[in-house]
Amino acid sequence: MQALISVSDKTGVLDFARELNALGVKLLSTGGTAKLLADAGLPVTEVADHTGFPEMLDGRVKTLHPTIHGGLLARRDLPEHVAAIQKHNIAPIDILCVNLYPFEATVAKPGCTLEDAIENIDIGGPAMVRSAAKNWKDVAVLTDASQYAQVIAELKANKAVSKETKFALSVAAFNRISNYDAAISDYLSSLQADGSRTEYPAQSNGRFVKLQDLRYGENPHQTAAYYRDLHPAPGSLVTGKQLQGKELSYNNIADADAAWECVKSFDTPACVIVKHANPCGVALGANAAEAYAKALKTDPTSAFGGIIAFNTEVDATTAEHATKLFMEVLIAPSFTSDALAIFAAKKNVRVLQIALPKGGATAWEQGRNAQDVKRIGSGLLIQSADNHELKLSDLKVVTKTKPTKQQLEDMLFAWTVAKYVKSNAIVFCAGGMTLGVGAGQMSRLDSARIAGIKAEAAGLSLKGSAVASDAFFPFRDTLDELVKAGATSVIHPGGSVRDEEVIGAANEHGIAMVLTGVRHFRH
Ligand code: 93A
Repeated sequence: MQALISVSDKTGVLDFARELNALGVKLLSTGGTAKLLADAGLPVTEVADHTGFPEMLDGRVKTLHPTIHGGLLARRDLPEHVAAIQKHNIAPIDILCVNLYPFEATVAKPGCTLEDAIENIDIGGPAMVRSAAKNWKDVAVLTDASQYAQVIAELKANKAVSKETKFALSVAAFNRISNYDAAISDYLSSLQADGSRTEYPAQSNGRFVKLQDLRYGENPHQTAAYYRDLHPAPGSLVTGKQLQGKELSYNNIADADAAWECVKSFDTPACVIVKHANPCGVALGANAAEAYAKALKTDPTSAFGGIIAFNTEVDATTAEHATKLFMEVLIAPSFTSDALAIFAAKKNVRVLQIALPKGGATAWEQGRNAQDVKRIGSGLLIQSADNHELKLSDLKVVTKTKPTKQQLEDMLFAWTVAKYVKSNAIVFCAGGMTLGVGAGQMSRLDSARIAGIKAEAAGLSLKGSAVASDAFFPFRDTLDELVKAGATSVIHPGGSVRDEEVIGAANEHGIAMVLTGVRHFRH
């Protein structure tokens, strides 16, 4: 029996080689490994002596030789294979022990150059591993020190490695190679030819990087982990930094994302409070404090235990007000040092700092994912993300009453919020704040009623308010309900077979109605 040992990580390999030697296995090895074994007094043949071909090109070519690959790939059950290797004087290799150049560890080091990384791409190692793993029935391939003991034990007991173990080793070997290649692909696809990092990578290889294991999932009996895209969009939640507080939970992350994505869509200071994936208060203000005070008014009951996101710097006044409320997470692009001192006294509050995207031509540059993915039973639904932004010129006024400038502003604000509310979404707004949010109902009419009930509970008047509906009105009943509650302007996509009836109702009520031509379902 013959074994080839070629390892970068030499942990445990000397003992393994000693055991093999004691079992009468002939040892073949590459430069550094051969030296280690020989220094320990083990009889070992250098691969270069075995093949009659020297290591060359600074070790780039060590084992890439037919004598090695023939010895690994020849099927022992095929007489032609056996004859072929005999003819070329190739001895079969029955055990291959390889671990690869430390590519992952090299690129993980700060300051690693492209040159260093390239030199640490192992070619000969994976080639041998593939040969051996392909020919697993005849070759036991070890790619990790944790496998040494079992192989030795089986050899000692049976003078052979079992079929099951060889198959398991082959699978592990292909997994290792696959992960190794993925690491190389991940690393290189984040660089340009001069070695600099691509800020806007031309090629996303669709892979994810684990950020952390989570304590549990949506419920405590579920396990969970947090991953980010290999190339996250600048200004997305995953690019943020947690400044203080307990570890984020699965639900915290999901809600924080909803709040952050919504607040990012405003150009002036804004605050979004999210509870259970839906905004329960959104407002614009002259500054963070004002936006917060307004956002909180919409639904102070639901805001308890919520996630608060700002698209502007959080100062001491805002921090003081916000910490009066029990909240899970607070997010902002920046904080004054006074604000941070106030949070520091509230150790449990999770504070996240996320830079706003700098902007650019593509959705990705603007901090948005290009794709949206939903898991279904044994499958995936993939769609382009809902990144549609409404332009004023897209709006179609369909009523005799034209909206005033203020109504138009209110409707556009309501429309932006509605995009982030689960369907069916009905959002009452006025003066740059939400007044009532109806979310996630199976009937649009119920969403309208709920929004009205919530506004009343919060002591807010809906008189003269603007309303956004994420999709068209299938019947006039919802519109009647909105007007009854006090709405005087309504924005919705239009497109129902009963549009005429609904527009007729709006004219009957003397309110203004505009159509967007675009729907924002969010399920
Ligand atoms: O440079 S390589 O890609 N060319 C080869 O032909 C080759 N053969 C084995 N690297 C190669 N190896 C790798 O060398 C092994 O995968 C192992 O990681 C390392 C062991 O080298 P040494 O025994 O000289 O320390």
